[in-house]
Amino acid sequence: MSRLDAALQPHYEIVLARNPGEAEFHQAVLEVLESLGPVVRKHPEYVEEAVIERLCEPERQLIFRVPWTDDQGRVQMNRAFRVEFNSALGPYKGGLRFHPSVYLGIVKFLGFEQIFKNALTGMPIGGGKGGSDFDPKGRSDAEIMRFCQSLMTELYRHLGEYTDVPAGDIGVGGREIGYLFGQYKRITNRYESGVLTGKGLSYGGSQVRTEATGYGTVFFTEQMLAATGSSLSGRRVVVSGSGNVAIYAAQKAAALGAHVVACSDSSGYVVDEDGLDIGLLQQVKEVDRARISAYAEQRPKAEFVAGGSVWDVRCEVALPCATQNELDGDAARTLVENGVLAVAEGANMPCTPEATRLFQESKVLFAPGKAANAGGVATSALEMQQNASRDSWSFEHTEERLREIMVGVHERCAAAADEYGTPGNYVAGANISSFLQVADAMLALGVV
Ligand code: NDP
Ligand code: 2IT
Repeated sequence: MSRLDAALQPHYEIVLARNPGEAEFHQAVLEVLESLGPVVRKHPEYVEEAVIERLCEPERQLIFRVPWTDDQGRVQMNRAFRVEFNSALGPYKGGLRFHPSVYLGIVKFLGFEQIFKNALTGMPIGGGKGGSDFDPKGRSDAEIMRFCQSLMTELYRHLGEYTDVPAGDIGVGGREIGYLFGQYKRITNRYESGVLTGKGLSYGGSQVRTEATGYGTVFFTEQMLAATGSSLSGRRVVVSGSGNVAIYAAQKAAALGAHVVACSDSSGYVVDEDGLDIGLLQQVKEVDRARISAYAEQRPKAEFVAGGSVWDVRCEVALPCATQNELDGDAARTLVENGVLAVAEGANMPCTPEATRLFQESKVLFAPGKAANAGGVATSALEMQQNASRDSWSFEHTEERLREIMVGVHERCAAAADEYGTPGNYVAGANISSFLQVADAMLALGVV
């Protein structure tokens, strides 16, 4: 059953009609619009001046062919996207995803979320997202490099530190950003550090960017628990995924005294009742680029469960850090029955609408991705700041900036939820607070 205000229903129907077959994009739009009823009742100008309609239509959508040659000399071809969604607050900013499931609907959902997430950080960045249906699994370094170079040979003309600034996402980490930056630099003959973030520390990257999304998710969780007089200390935590976000969420949760017992990948999950060995996880995933089953093989007491759901593992704090719609109604029911207290989305839209509703009805603290995982892009904005001033900050200073930003994100969400009559509802708070900021900027900039 939809909670959509009657004034917003026609706008949602326009989105459905204009973007057929893009289920993830529809889902992301509906989630935001469902929060905006009280806002448009108070401020009808947002409907009258077509702010909602304009927000749901990307400023620009790029789709292009990426030909490349594999190690056997065969020509391969993929499709790539960049959706430049909204630049009211700053240059388009958002990651690139390499995964075989990528199509326009996924890039648009991610780009749409990014507009609001970026606004919540309080930094001057607009929203965009890109990616390709390229599958990096099993590809050699040389193949990854050729693919990245070919993708950038088209994408470079659309980028710039004042225009559009990509970073990583699923399947795109430091290695890929290095190859992309190298090709951009070669084609443009410019050392334009601020055109990409997530760079290596040897060539203009920022301390803490690698850790930022996972750390930020845990900082947000800490704030949410503190608001109810609780903390992470001694809590049993489960993360899903075992990539960039999952590893550093697990690391920070453990550092704050939590007991992190499980993580996953698309083939199954690992339970380690001794607490995950983060160093070993980093070795397996970041150095060996292996599967988590290899982690279990090296920890005698850890168990690998092939094909199972990590949400069957009992926990008090759940951090979904893998991918969209990975935690459904059944998983949410299991978590609630097992006594979960807090759920924070490290990934983008990992909980289905049914799961989110169940958590809210069960009074589980629930942090939506656009708030909980905003630390990654916020630290990207700190990287841009350092690049613009040709400076580089210490790990400690940068982590403290990240922590302050996440405290600010939490405050903005909580204040908007209070003001619009839904105290404790971080979904409504995140959507309303960020919408107001973007919508006011759009009104101020005129009909553009
Ligand atoms: P990685 O590529 O580093 O890791 C992704 C992890 O999720 C892997 O363990 C992967 O398993 C798992 N996964 C991906 N797709 C699926 C799928 N279809 N089914 C099951 N498991 C899957 O990506 P990140 O850690 O960077 O990203 C994780 C999530 O966090 C994404 O939703 C991303 O959009 C979001 N995010 C990332 C930010 C960043 O800074 N990197 C910032 C904010 C949000 P397998 O290896 O088996 O595919
Ligand atoms: O979803 C996200 O916020 C990211 N993948 C990070 C984007 C960025 O520009 O750092």
